[in-house]
Amino acid sequence: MFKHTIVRTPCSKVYDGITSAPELGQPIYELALEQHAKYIEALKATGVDVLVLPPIEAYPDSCFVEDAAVLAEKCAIITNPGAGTRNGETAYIIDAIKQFYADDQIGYIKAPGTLEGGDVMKVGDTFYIGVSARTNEEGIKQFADFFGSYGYTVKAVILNEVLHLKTGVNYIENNKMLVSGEFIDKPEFAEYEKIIVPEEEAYGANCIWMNGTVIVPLGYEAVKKAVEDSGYPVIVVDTSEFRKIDGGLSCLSLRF
Ligand code: CIR
Repeated sequence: MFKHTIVRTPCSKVYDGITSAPELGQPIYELALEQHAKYIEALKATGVDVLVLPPIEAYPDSCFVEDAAVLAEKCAIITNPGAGTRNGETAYIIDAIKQFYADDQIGYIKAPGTLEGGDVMKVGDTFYIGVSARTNEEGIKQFADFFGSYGYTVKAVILNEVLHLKTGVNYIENNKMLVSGEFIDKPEFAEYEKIIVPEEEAYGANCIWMNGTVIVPLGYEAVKKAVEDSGYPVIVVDTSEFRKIDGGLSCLSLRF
């Protein structure tokens, strides 16, 4: 069960976030703020507290706090984002993490290692980590050394198509995961019960399990129905403005 979450308010430059889908247009700042406020309400409805960090104008993508740190029961790590325009975001997350973890429980990914939290998927005491354009083998090695010393296991997964691991696969507890595209047949996930997300709803694979409830993005009806049919209550949140810059539900929070 999660007790805490951390989010960061979008900054006014959110329209400048990195995108692979310019055809969707730029995020509208005011709408992004509204959607972010509703996201916070949805998190709170699942019984967690929400620490809201202030916007950072210098970093258009900084509302995607998930990428700057990885948090678990016994330890935490500050990442080293592979995206140049995002790399400095980590300096702004450290004080927040120190509110919850002692100094010796906090590790740091260092160059030449890179790692972004969007590539890290926790399943119990195992972390699956995507080798991506943002996360390299050295970053994963450093993560495995630090988390391994706390008894966690790390398994690397090579990505070919998507930005981050959790762009296409998300664990929703009870041995179940939402999978799309290249993750439908990955041998690494053979042991799990899969909810297969149709290609036209691929963005909807990025749902988050929150204490028994699954938060699903607005507009992905097949995903919503499949999650409900699997027995989960669902909360729907509109993420249209974040989608325009490749962001989804998981990217917007740290959950621990
Ligand atoms: C980026 O390209 O870094 C942002 N525009 C989107 C980050 C999404 N974060 C995530 O999947 N954890």
